[in-house]
Amino acid sequence: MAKILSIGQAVYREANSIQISEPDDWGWFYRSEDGDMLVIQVHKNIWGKWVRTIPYHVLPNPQIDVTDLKVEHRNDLPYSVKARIVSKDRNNKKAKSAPVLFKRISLDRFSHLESKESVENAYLEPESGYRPTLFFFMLGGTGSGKTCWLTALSTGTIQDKIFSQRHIHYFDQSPETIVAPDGTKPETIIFHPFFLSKKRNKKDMRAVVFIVDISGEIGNYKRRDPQFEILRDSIGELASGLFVVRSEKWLLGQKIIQNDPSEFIILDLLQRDNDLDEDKFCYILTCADKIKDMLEKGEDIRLDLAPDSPIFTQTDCTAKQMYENMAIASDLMKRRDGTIGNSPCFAVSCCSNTGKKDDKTGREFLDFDAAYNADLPIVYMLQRLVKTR
Ligand SMILES: Nc1nc2c(ncn2[C@@H]2O[C@H](COP(=O)(O)OP(=O)(O)OP(=O)(O)O)[C@@H](O)[C@H]2O)c(=O)[nH]1
Ligand SMILES: [Mg+2]
Repeated sequence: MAKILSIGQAVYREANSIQISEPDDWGWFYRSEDGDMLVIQVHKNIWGKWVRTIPYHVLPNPQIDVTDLKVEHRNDLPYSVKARIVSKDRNNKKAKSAPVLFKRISLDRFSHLESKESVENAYLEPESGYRPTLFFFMLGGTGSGKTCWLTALSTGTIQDKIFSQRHIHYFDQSPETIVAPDGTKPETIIFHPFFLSKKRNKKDMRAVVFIVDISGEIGNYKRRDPQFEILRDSIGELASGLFVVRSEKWLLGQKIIQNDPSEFIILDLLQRDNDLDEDKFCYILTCADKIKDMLEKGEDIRLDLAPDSPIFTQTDCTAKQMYENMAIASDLMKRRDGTIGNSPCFAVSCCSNTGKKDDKTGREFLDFDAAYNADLPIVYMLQRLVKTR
């Protein structure tokens, strides 16, 4: 059984780790344009009416208060909190604002913020805590295509395909052609929320899946570096599964600039008692389009592959096509890295190069609408590890 967080367990980042915040620790934060801050907690009273309290973690601000509280809830937990702010001026005259929206924070994290840190550091991850939640982490060297793969998953074409077959939805839609993403920074952990429903109906949300994008730069950490240990422990505690991402450069044995962090983190995780065994790992080979190009140009890349191999065509995600892709990708990847063992492997194309560059940044525009098979790894892993019906 995959690890799963229950309803009420929201998450937030603290440096390199992921922390859990339970409803008692949820606060609602507001700051006015003048910098007046207010933190409240909301709960239902015995008559079922939502009321606010001032949490003991924070000093009350006698100059401001709230009125006309409006709380939307999910599973009986506050989801959106709005209220009007009542403030007193120097002459004790009261003024009432238009309704404002509060931000959900961890009170514990908030009360420990250092003065130089901003309140954003205490924000709880939107959508977390209201449904059973699963985490998949991504590991792979710098430039292996992790962020691009996630971007591909959020584009229209891939979305429609996953949506029509497996009831996986993405929360936002992103543009089809965008400039190449920045390298992900090692101190950031980025959550990408997907949700699973029973029917093709977004309202019938059953579970939330966070795919967590982790920078390849963590490959530069030393094994005993506390930053590395903290991150590894979060992965060990929370991961339902791991996507290990590698590019065509890795496959062809080309020089890669940085250490691939996946290797030593995987070894470390496998040696620990944390439920992370081979079948929770899924290997993704990105840049299938580039490999195809090389084969078409007749370059000598010694892969024993033809440009019309099924891994270079968009599939409809049927079991047959999925296993075909898996068989070929596994063969390619396992020949290069024997430690992959029995974990599933997929070959995907996240985008294609357009040759056009952004005038300002000099970075290339990538066409994510041309992505193919990017859906296979997520469909396969969710099907295997999560039961939604
Ligand atoms: N043609 C093609 N290019 C790709 C593909 N995947 C990634 N790329 C290229 O590889 C570059 C790096 O990809 P990223 O997704 O930013 O790499 P990353 O793994 O997130 O790297 P870090 O954030 O530094 O860890 C992109 O800017 C693209 O140019 C793919 O499937 N096809
Ligand atoms: Mg990245």
